[in-house]
Amino acid sequence: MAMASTTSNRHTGGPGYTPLTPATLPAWLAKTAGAAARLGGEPRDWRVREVGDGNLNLVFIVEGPGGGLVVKQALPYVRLVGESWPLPLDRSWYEYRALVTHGRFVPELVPALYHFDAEQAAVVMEWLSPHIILRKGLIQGRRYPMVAEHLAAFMARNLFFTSDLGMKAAEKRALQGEFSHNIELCRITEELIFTDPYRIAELNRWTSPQLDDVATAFRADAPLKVAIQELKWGFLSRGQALLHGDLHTGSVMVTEADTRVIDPEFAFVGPMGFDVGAVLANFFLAYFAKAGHPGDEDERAAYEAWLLQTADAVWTSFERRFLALWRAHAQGDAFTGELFLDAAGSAALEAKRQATMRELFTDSVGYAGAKMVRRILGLAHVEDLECIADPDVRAVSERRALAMGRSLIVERQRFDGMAPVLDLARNLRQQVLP
Ligand code: SR1
Ligand code: MG
Repeated sequence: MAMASTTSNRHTGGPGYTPLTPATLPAWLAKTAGAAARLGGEPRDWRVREVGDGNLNLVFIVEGPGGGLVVKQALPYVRLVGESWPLPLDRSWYEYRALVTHGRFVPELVPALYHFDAEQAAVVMEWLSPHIILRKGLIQGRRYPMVAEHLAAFMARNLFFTSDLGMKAAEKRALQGEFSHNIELCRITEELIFTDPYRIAELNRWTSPQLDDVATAFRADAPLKVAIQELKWGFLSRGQALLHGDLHTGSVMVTEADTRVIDPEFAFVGPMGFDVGAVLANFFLAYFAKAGHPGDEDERAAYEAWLLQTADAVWTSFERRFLALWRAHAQGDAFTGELFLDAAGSAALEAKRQATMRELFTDSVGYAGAKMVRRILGLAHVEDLECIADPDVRAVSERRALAMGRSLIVERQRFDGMAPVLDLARNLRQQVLP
C-alpha cells in the first residue's frame, strides 16, 4: 500500500481540530445544539466511553441521566496503522453526507443524525441499544430473522434511487461530483482490495507459514490477476449509484427485529455490485470461519446452513426489490419510459431489466470474491477468522475461503444464480485442501 500523498480537507478540520478524549468530550458536547437536552443533567453527569474497535476512527458512547448518543470522530491518520499513514479528516464529511442520503431512502435502516461538527470532523448520532455489531452476533452463533430482508432493502432502495434509473441526471451528476473527492478512501479500497493481496506489499499479512503457498500462488496467478484488475477497473470507472463502500458485517448493527447500517465513510458513486458483493462475502467468511469455532457439531451444521440461506435471501430479496422499484419508480433519465410504451417495447424493456440483474449478479459475485481474498491475504482481517486462536485450525477455514474467493473472481461469469455459488461453498466446506 502506497502511503496517502495528501491529507487535504475541503470540508473539515482547521486550527481548532483536536482528537477528543473522554475528559474533553463533555465540554465540547455541551456546546453542541441539542446534545445537552438529549443527555439531560450536566456535563459532569455524563459518562463517556471510547469504544471504537474499527480501523480508522474514534467512537464514543455518551450516557446521561436522560439518554445516550454516539460521537464518531475522524483521526488524521489510519488508527489501525498509526500516524505514519495520514488520512483526510474529510471522510467524516462523506460519512455524514452519505448518512443524510441513506436517510432519504431508508430512514428506518440507519441511525438518526443529530449533528455534524466540521471543525472536529465529528458526527453526533443515535446510540443504538441494545444493538450489537452483526459480525459479533454471527461469531456468537446468533440468528437474525430480519437481517437479509433489511440488508436487501437497504441496498435496493439506496442503489436504485441514486442510480440513473431512479434519479434525474442533474441530481445524479451533482451527487457524483460531491462524492468524487473521497479520493483517499477510494484509494484504500483500490490498493488493499484490488492490488496488494496479489503482490508483495509491506502491510500484507496472512496465517504464516500455513498459507505461504497460497499467497505465493496468488501472486503468480495470471488469470486471477487479470480478473481482479477487471473488477478494479469497474470500481474505478463505473459510476452506477452511490455506494456505502464498506458494507461488511462490521458496518451493520442488529437486534433480532432491527437492522441499522452505519459507517459509510467510503461512500462514492461506483459499481452497484461492490456493495452487494461485500454483504455476500462477509456471510461466506462467517460460514467458513464457523468450522474453527468451538461448539456442538449439529448446532454448527445448522448455523452454517442458516448463514448460506441468509446470503441466498439477501440476493433473492435484493433482486426482487430492485426490479420492483425499476418497474414502478423509473424516474431517472436512463431507459426513457415513453420509448417503451407499446407491447413490443414493454417486453423488450422487461428483458433488459432481467439481463441487467444477471450482469449485476456477475459483478456482485466477482466483488464478493475480491472481498474474501483481501480479508485473508491483505492488511485488514475479520474477527470471524482472527478469533480462531490455533493457526492450523484457522488456516483450514482460510484456505477454503480463498479457494472460493478465487473461483468467484475468475469464474464469475459461470455462476448463473445463487445455487451454484452456495454449492461451491458447501463443497469447499467438506474439503481438506492441501
Ligand atoms: C486502512 S483501512 C482498512 C479497512 O478498514 C475499513 O473498514 C475498510 O474495509 C478498509 O479497507
Ligand atoms: Mg468502518
